[in-house]
Amino acid sequence: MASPAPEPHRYDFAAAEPRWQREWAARGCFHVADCPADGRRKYYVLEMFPYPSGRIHMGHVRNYTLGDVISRWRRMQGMNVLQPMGWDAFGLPAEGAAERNGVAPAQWTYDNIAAMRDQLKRLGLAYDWRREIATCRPEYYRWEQWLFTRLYRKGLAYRATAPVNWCPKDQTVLANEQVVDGRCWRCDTLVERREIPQWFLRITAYADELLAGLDGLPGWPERVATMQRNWIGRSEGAEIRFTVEGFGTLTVFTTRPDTLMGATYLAVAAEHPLAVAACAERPEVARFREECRVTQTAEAAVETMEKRGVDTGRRAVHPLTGGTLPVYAANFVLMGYGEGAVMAVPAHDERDFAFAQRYGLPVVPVVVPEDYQGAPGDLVRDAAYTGPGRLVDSGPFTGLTSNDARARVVEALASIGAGAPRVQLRLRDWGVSRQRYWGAPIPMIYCEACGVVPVPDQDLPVRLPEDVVITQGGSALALRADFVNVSCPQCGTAARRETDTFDTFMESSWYYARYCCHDNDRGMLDARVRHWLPVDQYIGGIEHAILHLLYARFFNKLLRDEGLLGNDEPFTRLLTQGMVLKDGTKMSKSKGNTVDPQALIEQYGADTARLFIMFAAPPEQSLEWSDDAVAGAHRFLRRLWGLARAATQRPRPANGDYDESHRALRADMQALLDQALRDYERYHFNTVVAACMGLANILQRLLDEPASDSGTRLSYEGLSLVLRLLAPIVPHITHRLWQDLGFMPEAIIDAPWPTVDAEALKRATVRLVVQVNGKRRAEITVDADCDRAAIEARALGDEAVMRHLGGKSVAKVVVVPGRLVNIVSV
Ligand code: ANZ
Ligand code: ZN
Repeated sequence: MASPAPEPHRYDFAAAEPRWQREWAARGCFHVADCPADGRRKYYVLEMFPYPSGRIHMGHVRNYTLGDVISRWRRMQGMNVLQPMGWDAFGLPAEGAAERNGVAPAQWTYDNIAAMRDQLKRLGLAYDWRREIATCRPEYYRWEQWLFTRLYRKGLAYRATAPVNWCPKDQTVLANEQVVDGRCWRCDTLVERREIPQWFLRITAYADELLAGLDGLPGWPERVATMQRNWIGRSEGAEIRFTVEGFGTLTVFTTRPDTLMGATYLAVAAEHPLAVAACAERPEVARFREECRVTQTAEAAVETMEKRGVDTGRRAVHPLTGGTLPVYAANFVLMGYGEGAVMAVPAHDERDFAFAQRYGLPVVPVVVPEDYQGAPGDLVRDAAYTGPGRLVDSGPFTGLTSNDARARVVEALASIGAGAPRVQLRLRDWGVSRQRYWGAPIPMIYCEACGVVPVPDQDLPVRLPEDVVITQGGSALALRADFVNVSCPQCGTAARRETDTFDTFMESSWYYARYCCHDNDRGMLDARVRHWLPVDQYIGGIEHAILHLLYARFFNKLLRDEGLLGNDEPFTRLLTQGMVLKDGTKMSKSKGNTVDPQALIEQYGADTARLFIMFAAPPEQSLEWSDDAVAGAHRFLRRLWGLARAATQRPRPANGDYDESHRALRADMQALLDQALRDYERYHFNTVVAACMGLANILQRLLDEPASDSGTRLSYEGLSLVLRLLAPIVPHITHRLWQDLGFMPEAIIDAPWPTVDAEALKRATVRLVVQVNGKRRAEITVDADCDRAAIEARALGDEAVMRHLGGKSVAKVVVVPGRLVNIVSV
């Protein structure tokens, strides 16, 4: 590379950093070849791509620095590293901004991308920018549309009605984030729920594989796997059919068929057909349904809200006893889970218990703990007993364990056609329709004669018109006659396009694969994905632990089953980075406690920002912002600069031996190197930096000594270690110093990763405390492999020890290896 400018005394990061960045770009240093001839191992590092909001924030800086450190480290280890970047460019904020500022969402988005790209570049991230993706480009979403039409033909995409949030005043569908405390964000009107036809992807068909796959992901944090397991929520139980006069069969789902003999009422969701039917004869049921229509039915809300309901007047027949049970409509029963109906067993379920108390319904205990002696009624006087045990008052099942009873009850029901075993998922099929403008158009056409017709391949992409004006509410797309009106691809008569767009999670579900073949305009993916996938290391926020990561795993399986890629899972290792805090709370615009990365870079440079972030906390933990620590990081870089400058004042001696004292220092250096290399493997970059600070201290000592060949030789060695250890973290300053010290013909980004000199490490020294009669009197440094006799001799020969012995004779010497020597005198 070009020879450095005349040496300034201070490191001028503001000039140097952009200069190296330009040089890396000009040389295409990070343009990775798809299949290098040299057989280097591939390594794919990916960070979750940002939404182009306009400015990067500290969370981005942390995420992208982490990925960059890993990618540069793997490269120095000799791997062929792919690290791409792109933009999750569709989404609601663009519409909001457009409405406020009168700019088209497309323009707003492209401007933001340009601004953020510059900001990212200023951080010195080692991206292969040629592969940049913006999901709002037709070259990208075209393939998503193409895939969707295939999934439709396979029955994996389908249309069904589903509830949406509806603002009756604005006459528009609202996204969940536009509903604030049950009201429209714009006009504060109470939001209603409406059923409209929408598109779904059949993710439930992959539920078992998505669950099983979690056991094969040792590189994922256990808590993310657990969150996904809970989200999929596989429950084993039974469906039980009750007969209701004037209605027919009422089916419930239960995980506790063993408690069937303790059921004292049934409860259905307000939306359940039985509740609808009951409105005719009971106005209070209609009133109750009306109340429920405007309240939230999110699961979390259901858990905490007051349990309320109304008797529908209908009566069910217990399939085994023939007894009569009242049927209630209740707000704690979700229409979207199981059958939207439950058999209520207040003695053994908390919600049923609370409801029974409120409405004076009987509580009949049928399970008691194995060793329970008292009356069953006493067990459930104040609360439900939800544990396992032995059955009581349960006719033929009395005396069975609750576990055995589950199977026996289901058998009994099955034999009379009143029940069957059943597996229930909490996971729902993925509703992908959004009644929004700024998204990828769903490639479907509705024809009076032919029905639903997928857009044929040759007509893809269905382009989203970018020149729209966003007016209040609704989707701008539905208002565009030139978009809506088409002729049917099958019969040619006038037809309508679907005007909903895809959920933006669709685009982020497969971008990781597209980076491998971003330029393919003839297919969604190609053979290159088989080289690069799976992603070796994925990095992002824990907030994506469930949806994004589950959808991406699902898409990977869809793509695999289309024959488009070969791997079963998309991400081998997952790192979830902690939050960036300031004053103990998450940095966020709404809290007004943000620090602008741009300002930080201008004041101190990208290297300081990167060093601070990596040093302040291990990646998975939250990171507390500190102005002092930023300044400290900057000082350390200046110190490193000074040390390297000082070394260049002394010509580098030829290779050779080290003096005795330098051998000990060298062993210390090797011990720090050893620690740092291990910490890289564990991603403990904060302690890597600490080890580098230790190395800097040793260098300082060496450079403070009078010059000697041995000392200078060791300072060069130490600098070559510390620069390489720091290169992935602070790539600019290390790049420059590596050149100045004349280490290699090649740049430090391609310097070989250091290894420990095992011999030197073996000769490492240890410090021992020396006590005389139990009191600490001195400290000695000995070789780690030094034997007992030599340690004794060194301790007894120490000046301070001799002084304290004062000529008295020694009774005994106790050596505690690695820690201390105690000398007992008489
Ligand atoms: C009788 C029973 C007795 C129940 C008992 C529990 C304890 P998970 O584990 O989440 O699958 N349930 C079923 N469908 C429901 C719905 N749509 N809305 C609200 N609750 C519903 O829970 C399954 C249990 O949740 C089922 O088992 C049912 O109550 C209730 F001692 O049936 B159980
Ligand atoms: Zn037609």
